[in-house]
Amino acid sequence: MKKLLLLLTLSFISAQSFAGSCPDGSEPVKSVSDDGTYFVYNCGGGNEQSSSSSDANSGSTIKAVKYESFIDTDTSSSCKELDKGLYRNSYNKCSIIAVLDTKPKFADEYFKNVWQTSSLLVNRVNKDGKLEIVGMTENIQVEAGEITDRKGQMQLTSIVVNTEELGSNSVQVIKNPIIELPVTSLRQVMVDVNQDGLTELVIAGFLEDGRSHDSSWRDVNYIYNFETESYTKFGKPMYSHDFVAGDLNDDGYDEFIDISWEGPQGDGIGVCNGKTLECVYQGHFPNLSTSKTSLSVYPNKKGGILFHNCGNGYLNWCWSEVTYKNGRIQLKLLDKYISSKKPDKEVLVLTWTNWTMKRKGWQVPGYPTSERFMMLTESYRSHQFDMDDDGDSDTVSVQTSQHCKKPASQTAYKLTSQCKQIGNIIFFRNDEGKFTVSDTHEINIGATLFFYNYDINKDGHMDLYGFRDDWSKNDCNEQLKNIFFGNGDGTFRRPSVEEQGEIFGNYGCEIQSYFFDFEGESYRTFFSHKYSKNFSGSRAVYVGVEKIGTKVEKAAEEARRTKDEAAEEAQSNKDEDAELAAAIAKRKEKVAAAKAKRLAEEATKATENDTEQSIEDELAAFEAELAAELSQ
Ligand SMILES: [Ca+2]
Ligand SMILES: [Ca+2]
Ligand SMILES: [Ca+2]
Ligand SMILES: [Ca+2]
Repeated sequence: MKKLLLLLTLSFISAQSFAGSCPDGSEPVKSVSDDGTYFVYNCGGGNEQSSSSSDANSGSTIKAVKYESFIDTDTSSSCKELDKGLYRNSYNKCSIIAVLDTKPKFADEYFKNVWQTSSLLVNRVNKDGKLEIVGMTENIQVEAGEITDRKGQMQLTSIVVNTEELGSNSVQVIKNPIIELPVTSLRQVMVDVNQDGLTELVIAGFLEDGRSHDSSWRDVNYIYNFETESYTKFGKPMYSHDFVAGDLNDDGYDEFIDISWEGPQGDGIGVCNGKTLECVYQGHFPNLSTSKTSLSVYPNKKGGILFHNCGNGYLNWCWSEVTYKNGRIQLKLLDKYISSKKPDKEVLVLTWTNWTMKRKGWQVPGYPTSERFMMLTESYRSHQFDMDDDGDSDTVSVQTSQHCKKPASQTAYKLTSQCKQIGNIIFFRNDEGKFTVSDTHEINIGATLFFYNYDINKDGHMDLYGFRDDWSKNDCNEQLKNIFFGNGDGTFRRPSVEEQGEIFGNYGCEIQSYFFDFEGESYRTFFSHKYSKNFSGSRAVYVGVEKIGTKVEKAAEEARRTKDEAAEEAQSNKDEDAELAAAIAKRKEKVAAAKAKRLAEEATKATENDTEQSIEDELAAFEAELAAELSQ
């Protein structure tokens, strides 16, 4: 009866209807979800069961299952509602745009909403030129250790943002704008697969979702099209642990390198042509082990640099030049780094899927290995980006080990509760294909899934941040801790939380952040919980977007920087060319200053009627004018 009431309520308050048609023109079939809390719409594709089918390139398009979402009039769109003085010194234009709340198939006291453990947050621009925020999570469908061929269940959200209205009262909060796909995945990339100017989400399917290793962990890859809300498949079923994309033959289309873990679930390396999506499979290379593989492609040139584990046991990291010929990749070693000494001991551990296995490591001095153990582990994260502004890709990676502790009488160390991960983040500068350590910091990697680079503090030097900190947030104290501000020379510093607070800070108890540009301006999107000491209330996840810099501020900064550079340039030229250099520098300054002034004037005009924002913008305009004047 309760269920029925809920259904009735849902159907009454629903403000939007999603009766859209299936790719074949038929109407989707409406049914009730397993737990009875929402409607699902299914096209004919819903019947496809054969998970072992290797005929993935059939080109058939399958409509995704869609939740019935609605405008949530009970939730405020004000970001301030989430905040209880957590590190934030100033407020930006910020809005809550959606609330996500889906009951997990296997819920418990803490895990009440699958979006608590979301694993992707990015942005895209849709066919109308509007900003869209995209998130992803998984609703695990199997019991830990279960032998099954059941499909996974991925949930995707994409929410259109009206950037003009950010921070105003007219922003609508959408409840559960969710699409469901029968997929499990560790790696996804947002690329424009078909080069039509719009990005798609490419999902490397694999089935390591807690099911027994006696089940198959292999799956094909998926391309989700946001505009048609449907997906296609490509590639053969693989245990895709690493998955990188980049245009290796310089034809505009991104190739995909699909690398499975070695062992019974593995099946070598797949290289899929970006234009045809045809994949060629090569056996495992002796010098390419999966985990932490990343790719940077050469600009306007064929090939690129693959960073990867090489040799057995994660002891060595390699950089290889990758070339793409006749559908296959070839690697040429550029450089190598010894990341760990060889382990000399072995113990039993119990994994989160109740799998007892042997793991290698070292004795902790003064303790028998039955009580303490330092276990060799491997982080899955590396990233390539230009950190010293010289135009080539540099590398960052993480080295980790687990410190484990248990009573001697217990047979195996419990990985989930008796081991603590420690690690170092290592930055490597690229000097013409040779890589040298330029900086190292201790890092608590937690559940950081990816590293991203973005000039967060807008000082012209690239910064690095870890995407998400913890799998399941049980307090509000540790957020966004893995942020590194670049000094422009391959070294980095950690900002204090106060310094972060001046730039973006936190709203509520944030799970993850993503920084991006849209129409030349800086934004951050985030997933957050409402602040609460012990989360006794709802574990709903709020999706927020904030503008972290205006054009005026950026232009003022640019004018300031140009002035500094010009002064430096002029000073270093003490010969006869000094006058000419000074004259050129002066002109550059004037152009930058004029631009700053114009933008400042525009901003002042545009916000004359906006009482809430006008003071802030006037200040920014004044700053820009001041910068312009200083540079004359
Ligand atoms: Ca596209
Ligand atoms: Ca290509
Ligand atoms: Ca560089
Ligand atoms: Ca920076």
